[in-house]
Amino acid sequence: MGLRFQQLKKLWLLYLFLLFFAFFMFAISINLYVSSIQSYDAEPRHPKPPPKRRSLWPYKNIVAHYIGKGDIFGNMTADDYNINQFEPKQGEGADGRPVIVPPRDRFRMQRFFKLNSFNILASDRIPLNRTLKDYRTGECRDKRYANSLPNTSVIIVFHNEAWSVLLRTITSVINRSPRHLLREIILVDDASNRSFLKRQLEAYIQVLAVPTRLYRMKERSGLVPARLLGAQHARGDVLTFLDAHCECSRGWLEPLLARIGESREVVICPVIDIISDDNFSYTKTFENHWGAFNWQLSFRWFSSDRKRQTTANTKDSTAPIATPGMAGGLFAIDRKYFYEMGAYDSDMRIWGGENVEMSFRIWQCGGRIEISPCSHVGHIFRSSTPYTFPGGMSEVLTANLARAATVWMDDWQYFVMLYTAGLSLSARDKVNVTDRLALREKLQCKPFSWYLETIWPEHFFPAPDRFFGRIIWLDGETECTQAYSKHMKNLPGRALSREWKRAFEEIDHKAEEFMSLIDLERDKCLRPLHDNVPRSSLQPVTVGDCTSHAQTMDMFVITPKGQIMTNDNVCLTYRPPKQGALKLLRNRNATISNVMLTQCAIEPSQQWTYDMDTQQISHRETKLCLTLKSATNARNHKVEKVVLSMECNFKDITQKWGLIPLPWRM
Ligand SMILES: *[C@@H]1O[C@H](CO)[C@@H](O)[C@H](O)[C@H]1NC(C)=O
Ligand SMILES: *[C@@H]1O[C@H](CO)[C@@H](O)[C@H](O)[C@H]1NC(C)=O
Ligand SMILES: *[C@@H]1O[C@H](CO)[C@@H](O)[C@H](O)[C@H]1NC(C)=O
Ligand SMILES: *[C@@H]1O[C@H](CO)[C@@H](O)[C@H](O)[C@H]1NC(C)=O
Ligand SMILES: *[C@@H]1O[C@H](CO)[C@@H](O)[C@H](O)[C@H]1NC(C)=O
Ligand SMILES: *[C@@H]1O[C@H](CO)[C@@H](O)[C@H](O)[C@H]1NC(C)=O
Ligand SMILES: *[C@@H]1O[C@H](CO)[C@@H](O)[C@H](O)[C@H]1NC(C)=O
Ligand SMILES: [Mn+2]
Repeated sequence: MGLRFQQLKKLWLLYLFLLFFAFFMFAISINLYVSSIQSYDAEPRHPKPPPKRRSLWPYKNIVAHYIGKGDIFGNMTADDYNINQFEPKQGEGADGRPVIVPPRDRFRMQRFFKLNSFNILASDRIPLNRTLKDYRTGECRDKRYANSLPNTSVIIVFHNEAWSVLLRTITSVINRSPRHLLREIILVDDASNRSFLKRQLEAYIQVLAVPTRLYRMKERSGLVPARLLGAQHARGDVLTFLDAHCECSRGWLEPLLARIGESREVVICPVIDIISDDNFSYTKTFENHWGAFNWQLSFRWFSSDRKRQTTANTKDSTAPIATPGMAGGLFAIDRKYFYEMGAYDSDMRIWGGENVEMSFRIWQCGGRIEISPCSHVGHIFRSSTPYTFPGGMSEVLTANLARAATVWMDDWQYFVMLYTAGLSLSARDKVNVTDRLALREKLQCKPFSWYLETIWPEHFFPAPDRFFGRIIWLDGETECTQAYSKHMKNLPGRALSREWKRAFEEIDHKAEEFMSLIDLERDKCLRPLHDNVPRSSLQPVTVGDCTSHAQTMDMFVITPKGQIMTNDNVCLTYRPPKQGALKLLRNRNATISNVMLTQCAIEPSQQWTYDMDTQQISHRETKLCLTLKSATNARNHKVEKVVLSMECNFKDITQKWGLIPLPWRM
C-alpha cells in the first residue's frame, strides 16, 4: 500500500514536471516567433552605419514600394489610423538613447509599424522635449558667431505624420534655436486625413513659444507645391526647410544662418544624423561627407580625402564642405535668393527629383551648396514610404527626373534616359519645360559639362574624353570578338601606343560595327560576380551574359588616366587579398581574387593600361594582366569563373579583352 502511494507521488511529480515543461516550451516558441518576425521585419530597414573614411555610404534614397507583411497582425482599421497613443514616459529616449518597448506591447508594436514605416510605439514613449547629446566637435562648440545673424522661418511640410514625431520635430526646433533667430514656424499640411492633425493640432500650436502657423493644401500635391506655399507665407530673412520627422540638436541653427550671412548665394545643409526607425536612438554620422548622384540620378553619400572645405585654411574643421548634390530634405536658403534662383520646379509632383533639379540649378547658375559640419539634425530614415503616391511612385519619380534631366543635363540627359529603368528618350516629349529653360536662359547658367568638371571632378559619368560601354572577353568565337581582334591587328603603329586615348579613338571609328555585332547572349561581358550585392561592398569580378540597357551591371566608364569605373562610384581595383579581406569574403562566401570592384579613389591600385596590340588590360604598377580563371568557392565548392591579375602572356586567350562602346548622347 505504502509502496503504491510512493509510486503515485512520483507520477504526480512527473505530471507536474511535464506541465511546467509544456508551458516553458510554449513560452519559448512564442518568444522565438516574435523575435523571428522582428528580425525579418527589421533588417532591411536598419539604416547603415555612418561612413568610414573613403567608403561609400550605402543608405539609399528612401523610395521603395511598400510591401505589406500580409495580415498576420490584422488589418489596420480607421480607428488605428486616427488614434493618437502618445504617452510619454519620463526619461525615455533621453540623450538620444534607444527605446525598448516592453514585451507585452511587442505584438502591437509590429502591428502598428506599417502605419508609418517606423516604430510608432517607441516614439510615443519618448517625451517631446527629450534630451540629446551635443554632437558637435570641440571646435564647433567653441565657435562664436556674429550677433547680427539673419533670422529664419522654419518650414515643415507633413502628410499624415505621426503626432509624437511631428511635434518632437517642432519642439526640438523651438528648444534648440536662439529665440531671436527663429522668426516663425510654418507648417504645411499636404492634405492629411488623420483626425488628430485637424483641430487637435490647430489647438496645440496656439500656445507654442514661437509663432507657429498652419496652412493646408486642398488636395494631395506633394513636397514642392507645399513647400512653395509655405515659402510664400514666410517672412524670415532665411527659409529653413525641414522634414516632419527630424530632431534638431544643440547649436544646429547658428552655423547655417552664419554661412548665409557671409554669402547669400550659399544653400547650406546640416549634417544629417540617423534616428533609428526601430528604436529611435540618435546616431551621429561622419562629418566629412558630401553627396552626389548615380547614373539613375539617385542621391548617394560619398566621403573622400579630397578637401572640399570652402576656406583656404583646410585645417579649419568647422568650415563648410562643398557638395555637388543635396539630399533635399533639410537645408537653409536666403529667402529672396530662393526666388531669384527660380524657387522650385512647380510642375514636379508629389516627391522625388526636386533635389536633383535644385542641385544642378544652384551650381550651374552661380550658387553653391555646402554642408556645415557644425550643424547636426537627426532624421528618421525609413526603408519605404507608408504614404499613398497618387499617380504611381515610379511614374511620378521618373517624370520628375525627366524634367530635371531635360532642363539641366545637356548631352547627359540622353544618358540618364537611356540607362534608367522607366525612362526612355520619349520621356523628353512628355515634359513641358519651356518655363524652366527660359529660367536657365535668364540666369545665364553654365553647361552641365562645367558642373561635372569643376564641381564634381571625381564623377563617374561618361564624358567626351572617356570610354563608355562594355568590356568583353575576346574568346575568338563570336562575330563581335573576331571583328574586334581583326581590327586591332590591322592598325598601323598599334604597338607604339598604350595610351587609353588612342584606343578610345580607334574603337570610336568602328563603334557602329562593334555595337551591331555584339550578341548579348553569346558574348561575355566583364561584370560583378554576384547580382544584388550592394554596390558599395567589395566584390569580385567575372564574365557573364551581357545585360540589357536598364541594368548597368556590365557597363563601365574608362578615364584617359586608366580608371575603370562603374555606377555608384565603384572602380576596378588591384587588391592582393589580406587577412582582413579573407575574413570579409568568407562572410559572403565569395571566391577570393586580387581584382575587386570597390570604392573609387585616386590611387595606383586603380590604374590600368590597355595594350591594343595584345588586347590585354594590365595593372599599371604591377604589370599584371586581367585574366579569366576558374576558381573554387571556399564555402560551397562551386566552380566559378573569376577575373584575377596574373603574369602577362600575349598568347593566353584568357587575357584578351575588347572595349565595345555604347551610345550615351545624341
Ligand atoms: C485584411 O484585408 C485583406 C484585403 O484587404 C483581406 O483579404 C483580409 O481577409 C483581411 N484580414 C483580416 C484579418 O481582416
Ligand atoms: C520636458 O517638459 C516637461 C513638462 O512638459 C518638464 O517637466 C521636463 O522637465 C522637461 N524636460 C526637459 C529635459 O526639459
Ligand atoms: C528678422 O530680421 C529682419 C531684418 O533682417 C527684422 O526686420 C525683423 O524684425 C527680424 N525679426 C525678428 C523676429 O527678429
Ligand atoms: C485617408 O485617405 C486615404 C487615401 O489617401 C484613404 O485610403 C484612407 O481611408 C483615409 N483615411 C481616413 C481615416 O479617412
Ligand atoms: C537601435 O537601432 C540602431 C539602429 O537601427 C541599432 O544599431 C541599435 O543596436 C538599436 N539598439 C537597440 C538597443 O536595439
Ligand atoms: C508649355 O508651357 C508653356 C508655358 O507654360 C506654354 O506656353 C506652352 O504652350 C506649352 N507647350 C506645350 C507644347 O504644351
Ligand atoms: C552563399 O552561398 C549560398 C549557397 O550557395 C547562396 O545561396 C548565397 O546566395 C550565397 N551568398 C552570397 C552573398 O553570395
Ligand atoms: Mn524625410
